Amino acid sequence: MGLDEIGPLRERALSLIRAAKDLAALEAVRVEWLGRKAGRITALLKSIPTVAADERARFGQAVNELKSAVADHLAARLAALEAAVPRGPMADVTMPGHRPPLGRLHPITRATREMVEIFGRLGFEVVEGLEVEDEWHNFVGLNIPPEHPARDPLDNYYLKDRVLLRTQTSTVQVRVMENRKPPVRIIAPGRVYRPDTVDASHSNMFHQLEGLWVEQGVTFADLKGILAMFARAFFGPQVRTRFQPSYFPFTEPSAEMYVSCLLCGGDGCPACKRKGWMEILGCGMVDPNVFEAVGYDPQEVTGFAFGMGIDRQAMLKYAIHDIRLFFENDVRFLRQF
Ligand code: 2U9
Repeated sequence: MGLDEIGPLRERALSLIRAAKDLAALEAVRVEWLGRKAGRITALLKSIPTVAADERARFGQAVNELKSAVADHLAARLAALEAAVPRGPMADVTMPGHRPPLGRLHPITRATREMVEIFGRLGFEVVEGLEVEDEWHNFVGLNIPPEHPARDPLDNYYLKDRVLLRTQTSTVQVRVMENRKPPVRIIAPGRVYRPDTVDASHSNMFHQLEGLWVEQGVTFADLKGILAMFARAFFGPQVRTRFQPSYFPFTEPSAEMYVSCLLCGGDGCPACKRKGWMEILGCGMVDPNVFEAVGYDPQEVTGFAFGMGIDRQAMLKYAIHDIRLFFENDVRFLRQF
């Protein structure tokens, strides 16, 4: 190739670069001219040593100038094509971000935590136990005899002989007393299971919070004081409390505690069936037979116990009319708490 051919070559290369319509076409031009293996200018550069000695310097200079010119034009065209690539509208960095949906506590969890907090201030420690229990801890240790209707196999979820889903969290208190000496001042929140027909006020799984205080000299006055304080802390300082005699196999004497109606304040309304009072829990002095079953001396210690449905308290407090709402996982309901 002679010197005089370099000028036309340059024109040809630059016109191809100008004509390249997109990045791919431009890259094809680059490969054709400057490609490391078979580029046309690359071949010229390699041929420099074969040129006659008196021509070599000028030829080399011309080829190198050609190479720089082509490289410069390629770079300029590349920048122009890239600038022209259509991009979306610029992000508006002043716009507020997307807030991720926040979870919240389930109303049962909220009610449980509030109860735990109140009893914590009153000196009660939280204990948890097993949901699968044996008959001894669910019935025998609680002074519930074999012929008691609560032991009917049809009223319990038996998993196998003498093993069942607990029907009350009292099993936890029985286990604590078996393993610790008095004093004992505990609450046991947790799930319990009964094969009830499900309706607006019954679920076959619900939640209980039970409590137990055993020590020398604990009296029914302590029971009344602690439970009245709980009711005012949980439902509000305006509530009044009333105790009415009742019967449970594991307490003697036993009572049910009522609070003045949370809706009408005691005047009587449909929510309290015009009575002015709502029953919220059962309680009593621990039966001596329960103490003997766990190895405590009923001559030495006395104690009181109580039990309440957490679901029921949450329904009263948050004015929820159907227990099934707690377990349907409908976020339209859950979002309200
Ligand atoms: C021990 C001894 C006694 C716990 C008690 C009740 C009364 C009671 C019910 C309320 C509504 C259960 O959720 S509910 O269906 N509970 O009325 N529970 S006294 O008595 C105990 C507990 C443990 C060792």
